[in-house]
Amino acid sequence: PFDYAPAPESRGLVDIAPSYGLFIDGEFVESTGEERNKTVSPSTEEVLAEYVQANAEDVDRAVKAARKAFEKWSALPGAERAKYLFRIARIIQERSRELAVLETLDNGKPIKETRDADLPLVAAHFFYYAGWADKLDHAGYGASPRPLGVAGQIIPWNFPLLMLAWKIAPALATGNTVVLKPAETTPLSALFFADICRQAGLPKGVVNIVTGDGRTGTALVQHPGINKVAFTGSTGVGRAIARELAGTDKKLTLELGGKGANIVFDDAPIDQAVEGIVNGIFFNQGQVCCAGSRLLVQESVQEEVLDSLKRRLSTLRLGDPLDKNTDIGAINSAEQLARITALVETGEAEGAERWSAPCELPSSGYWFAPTLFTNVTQAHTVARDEIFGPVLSVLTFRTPDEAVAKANNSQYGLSAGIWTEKGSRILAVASKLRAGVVWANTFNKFDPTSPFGGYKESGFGREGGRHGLEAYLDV
Ligand code: TXE
Repeated sequence: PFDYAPAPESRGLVDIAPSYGLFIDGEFVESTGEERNKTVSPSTEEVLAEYVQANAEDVDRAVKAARKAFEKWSALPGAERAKYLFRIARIIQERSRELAVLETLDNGKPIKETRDADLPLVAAHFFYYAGWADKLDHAGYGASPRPLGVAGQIIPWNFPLLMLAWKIAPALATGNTVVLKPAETTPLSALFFADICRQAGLPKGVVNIVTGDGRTGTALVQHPGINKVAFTGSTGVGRAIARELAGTDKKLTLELGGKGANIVFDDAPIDQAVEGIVNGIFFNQGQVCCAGSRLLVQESVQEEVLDSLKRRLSTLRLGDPLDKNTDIGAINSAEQLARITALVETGEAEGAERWSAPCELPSSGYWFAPTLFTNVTQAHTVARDEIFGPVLSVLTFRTPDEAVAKANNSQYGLSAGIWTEKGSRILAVASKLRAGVVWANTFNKFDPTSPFGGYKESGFGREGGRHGLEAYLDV
């Protein structure tokens, strides 16, 4: 029952076993403890599978397996490690329909997104970092870089498989081994990935997957046998991890929250900008750390942009995430829905004006209609706090300087967008924005060659691109 075995009642494209073990030292194994958890489909609340709440002993076993594997894995020539990464990338491509359905079931996001965004990017990251593995050997990279050892990686639920790829691909390419903990509401794609590692013949112990909640995460962070923690998640937990690691020699990268400004100037092509605004905040129901959750629109075009935006939002189709026409899927969990609801209520109580797209919400599952707030000032909670849901706060500005000042007026600094016909303005504004990524006339575009990460309380360290390698190397 702890192995990856097809369930009797197949869900069409994907066979989810009723129950999963932990993936340690190349095999699915039972926990030493009794505690188990369930993962549900956010769109129906139906139980998808049971999995282990890993305890400190399980984590210890996983770290020991990774330590043992590290010796041989790190000694392999880069070209050999590359072969495994290429193999994993190809298997992901071959199994991408199955993985897209799985991810949509477990996360609640539309199949259109898992099929066209998540899965292609997951494969692309493995291909990209496979290509780096042999370039890291002396001749290619210069001074001899060395892997850190065992990386403890903790990921969130908004892009379960993609966050796994961001973490595992560069770690393996650089010769590290990993123990990864997926989020408690979305453990399945990581467990399927474990099966892919076996299929690819990856040496035992190079990748270990321990499922569970924050307690498992804490055990991993505290384990003396890891050399690095890579975390993506909430700012609060990120801070707690940083405190925990202070005074140890463990390296740390943090990718935390955001409150991205999407800046629309009056010369921008309005239709294109509206599509970008929609993509910026309603992609993945707004559960995106780099979401364009603050719209900064130039006063002179405010009315036109808002009218057009509301018309567009009224046409979005919310519903069954497995339906390929669905634009807006389910919110990932009851907890997240409660957080979004509470922040929206605060917005209303503080006097911002709420507008929600007219759509019928299904009776079971976790849903929130696309929503925007106008009459928002910078003092409003909805202008400052990360909502992590399909909620856009609209602010206005008169001059480019005012736009920059407002965009930068945030504890976060992860992303921003600029919409204008003027190339010179893009350059001038982008250079003043304190954000790890600035998009021009587009939003939420990702590429494995580009480093991603935050300024200020959005965290530190970069993932992706050549910079992403540095987080896993000592030189
Ligand atoms: O995050 P948590 P939650 C933001 C977003 C969201 C809020 C809360 O605003 O509304 O955070 O989400 C593991 N030691 N983001 O509660 O708890 C946890 O099991 C070690 C932004 O889901 O940070 C999961 O695997 N690990 C964000 C991971 O941390 C711990 C993505 C993230 O969960 C732990 C997610 C602990 N003490 C939420 N406690 C982004 N940057 O994209 C929990 N975890």
